[in-house]
Amino acid sequence: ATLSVKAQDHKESNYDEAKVPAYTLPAMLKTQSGKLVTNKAQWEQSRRPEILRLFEDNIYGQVPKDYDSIRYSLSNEDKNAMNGKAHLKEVLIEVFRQNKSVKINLVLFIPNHVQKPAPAFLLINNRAKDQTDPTRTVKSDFWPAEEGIAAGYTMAAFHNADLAPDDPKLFMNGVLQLYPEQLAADNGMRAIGAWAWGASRVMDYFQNEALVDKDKVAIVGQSRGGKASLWTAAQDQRFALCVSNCSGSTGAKLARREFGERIRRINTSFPHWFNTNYKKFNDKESLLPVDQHMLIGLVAPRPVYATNATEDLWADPKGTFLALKHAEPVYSLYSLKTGLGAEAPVPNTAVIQSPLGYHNRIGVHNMTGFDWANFFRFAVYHFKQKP
Ligand code: GTR
Repeated sequence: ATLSVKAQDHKESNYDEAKVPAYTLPAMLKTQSGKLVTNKAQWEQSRRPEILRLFEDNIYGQVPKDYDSIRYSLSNEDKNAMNGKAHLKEVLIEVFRQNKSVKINLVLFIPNHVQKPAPAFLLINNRAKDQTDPTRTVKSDFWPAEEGIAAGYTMAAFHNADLAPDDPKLFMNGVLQLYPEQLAADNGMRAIGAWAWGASRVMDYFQNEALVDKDKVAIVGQSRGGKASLWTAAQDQRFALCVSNCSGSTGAKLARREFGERIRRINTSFPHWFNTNYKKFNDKESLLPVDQHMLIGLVAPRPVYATNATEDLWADPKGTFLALKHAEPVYSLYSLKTGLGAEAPVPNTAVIQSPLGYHNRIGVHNMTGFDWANFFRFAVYHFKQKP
């Protein structure tokens, strides 16, 4: 039988631990000019901005912060949604720059039974639009809004296509119309950057939403959305917690292990996700001035929860756990000790009481009720809520 491109590629990818090359990760706590970073002031003032710039220039592109105006309008509201358990708001967020605009449709369920403002989970939805159905005709495990409400969280979501359609020929038909100079630049924003930019505009809205606790907003994404959730939390420090579910290559897994999906592959299948400079590292992982443990380090001291699935070797569970481990030195600068052991926990066991959390779910590449139940536990612990 003929293998599809994807299947053929999986076949050619390395899944053999013995074939992982010897590698040296770029040092987290040493500046490019060779100075050792030994405290959080040095980290925040010199090394953190340097690493952020390296990720912008070489991978995700810049994230423009300027726009002319932003407008919020309520397009639908139901104070007794979910049989009276939740307050539904559908908010249209419109952002203007140089006579162009982009529209973000935010779905927001706020729990009625808890004190307001309520902590929130914001999902970057990279699946079909109906996965976050405001009418609840479609209920999906990918976004278990009823369970979130029962656990006391605001469940918020927007669709990535509002910012950049997930298509190499169409991705520029969104935020990038507001920033054509980004499209022209080798270190400019592309689709994943555009999705993260959208999450930040939702965060702008939360600054004015009295029912949502803007200081307790978790950003969540799965796979390509999980790459975007990490990039969101790395460069927008208003997000209090980050969940990166099965994010794999150029998400939470180390590139230098060259295990599962590699840089050449992701740049070929999805040329619109990362900037032009990233293509220089096709087959040349060892030349990158960063690796993905440093992206997690940028989120510190805020908590990060990463997941994998046992049958999703393409996303390299071991390489994901190791990226978390190698981010620990930054948390140490804040006197935070993580609860990660030397080895990944056994499948279906979660590390929760730790600034760096992790589980490897038994199953395939997906985001499920099991994953979410652990995100809620992780947030209860870090937001110090009464369960
Ligand atoms: C895969 C891709 C991964 C991941 C995934 C997804 O095909 O190779 O990097 O992003 O798609 O988003 O589900």
